[in-house]
Amino acid sequence: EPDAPLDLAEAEEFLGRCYGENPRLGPVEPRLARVRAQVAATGNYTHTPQELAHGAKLAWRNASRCIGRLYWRSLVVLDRRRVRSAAGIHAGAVEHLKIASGLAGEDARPGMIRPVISVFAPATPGRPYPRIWNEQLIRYAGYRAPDGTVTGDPRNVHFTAAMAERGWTGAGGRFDVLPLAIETPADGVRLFPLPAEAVLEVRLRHPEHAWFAELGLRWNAVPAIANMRLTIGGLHYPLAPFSGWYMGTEIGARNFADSDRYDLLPEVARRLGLDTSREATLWRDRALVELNRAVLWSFDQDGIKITDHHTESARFLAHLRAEGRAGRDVPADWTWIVPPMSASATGVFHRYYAEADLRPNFYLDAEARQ
Ligand code: HEM
Ligand code: NRG
Repeated sequence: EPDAPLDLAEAEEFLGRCYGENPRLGPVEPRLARVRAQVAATGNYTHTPQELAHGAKLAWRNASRCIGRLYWRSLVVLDRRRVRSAAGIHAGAVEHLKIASGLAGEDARPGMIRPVISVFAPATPGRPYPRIWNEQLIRYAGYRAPDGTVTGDPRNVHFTAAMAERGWTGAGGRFDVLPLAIETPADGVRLFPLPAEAVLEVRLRHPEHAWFAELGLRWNAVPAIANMRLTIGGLHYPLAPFSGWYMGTEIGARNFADSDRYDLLPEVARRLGLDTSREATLWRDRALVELNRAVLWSFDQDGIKITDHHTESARFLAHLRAEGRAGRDVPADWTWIVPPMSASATGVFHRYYAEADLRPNFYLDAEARQ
């Protein structure tokens, strides 16, 4: 797709929507005339900063797997289109994390997490473009021992091994932050460690069980997806990392609970003294609840923004109503919107959604070679 020639109809549709939704940008007709002329002459066009900002917000609004879309207007869009070197991309990623975590920027407060996207240069058809190999800016290494056991996050075993082959040596712990692997046409792939001060983390403990802290669990505060392509008005931005805040279940019901991730339910159940001899005691469910309480409580104690699945579900339903009043459908994917625990106790479970692939949007390209 990034190699296809520009789709002028998609550009026109986007511009019509962008200027239609933002009267302060003035009439769209003169802009359409300039874009048509630019495309006729060069085969391409460039977004104004305002078009880029609104386009990124529309991509979020159209992300049918995202339950957090009520806040789509508040997205902070960092225009990094002129940054092309690996070192510049690394610096941009570090700045992104600091601004998103509330560690930098205007009236910042650590833990006051803001939704942010950093948009780097668009792809030019037929030319190689920079990208980040990491799935997210912050991920924990996973090390597989000869006996098959994994220390760290099993999801990242393959990526960790690829980094080791390129000369990175991890400490061998359960929560080692992986380096950024940045590929540019000029320099090939280069690895950059993330400075510790850009990685806000929370140590997990439980409001009632003191032993929980002894598990030594921690997680990063900012989920920043780095491998999705942003498509706006026929232009492709292959490097446009974005981040919001976590919904607790992402950490407590998936990252820590999935049997192919940290797989902590058996250990938590044992420490809780539950009867794990039969499934029917629902020890897994009880362990899930306490694990998720620990996640939400620890973030909250540290003043780091996070939401629970009940609150986020209600906000998403409010978003559906607000968009309905604005005369817009909200495309949504039930299988992703419904939280991974206590599904039927949330409002989003009890209805169906329109499914549509609206643009602008985010797309996952084939994995970069690792
Ligand atoms: C997916 C919540 C911000 C775009 C998700 C998921 C959740 C979520 C729970 C499902 C993730 C999973 O199951 O692995 C939130 C919350 C936000 C937020 C609470 C707080 C502000 C954002 C922002 C963007 C965004 C800022 C983009 C600008 C997406 C996309 C997906 C997604 C594209 C699908 C990812 C994929 O296909 O793997 N979000 N989100 N979200 N979100 Fe959000
Ligand atoms: N489940 C993943 C993160 C996916 C995106 N979630 C968000 N996005 N909250 C994980 O790391 O657990 N966001 O932009 O806030």
